[in-house]
Amino acid sequence: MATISIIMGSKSDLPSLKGAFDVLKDFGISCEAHIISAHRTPDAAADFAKNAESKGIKVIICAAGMAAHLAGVIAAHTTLPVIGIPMASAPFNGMDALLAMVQMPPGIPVATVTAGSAGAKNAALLAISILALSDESLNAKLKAFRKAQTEKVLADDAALQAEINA
Ligand code: RP5
Repeated sequence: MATISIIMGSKSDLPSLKGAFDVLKDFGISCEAHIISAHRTPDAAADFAKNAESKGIKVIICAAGMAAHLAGVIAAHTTLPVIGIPMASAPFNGMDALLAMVQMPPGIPVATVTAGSAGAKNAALLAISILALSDESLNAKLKAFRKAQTEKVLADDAALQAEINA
């Protein structure tokens, strides 16, 4: 059963979200995904958010660009944690979507991550951190991921030192 739902405002957002799907797959987390627009399919957005908790969804990730109201609209209809990924689309390279997501009025939070594909990866990792609070084995995997990441940077630095000091 899917515990994470990835919602995107348009099919055009999908390529930027590959990192989120990859991270969730690497951690063995089942997810579902839907194209739902706050503006073009407003009723579907509300219906999805209202029913997500009863379907077993624990965290909702929302990606949208331009006047990116999707994460906020979803958050307005559920108390599940909502993570927003601003899509880095033209002409403002995601600044518009970033502000639309991060500047939620008090009372309805959206945890907004980095814009674009880096944000997609971080959204998945943040969702995993939330699930890991009540899942020891997932928590261990997350800690192992962090350790491996640290070790890679240290190894990269060691290789750099060896190269420039050769
Ligand atoms: C937003 O408008 C979508 O999330 C997308 O990032 C942007 C442009 O949508 P399309 O015109 O590519 O469908 O709702």
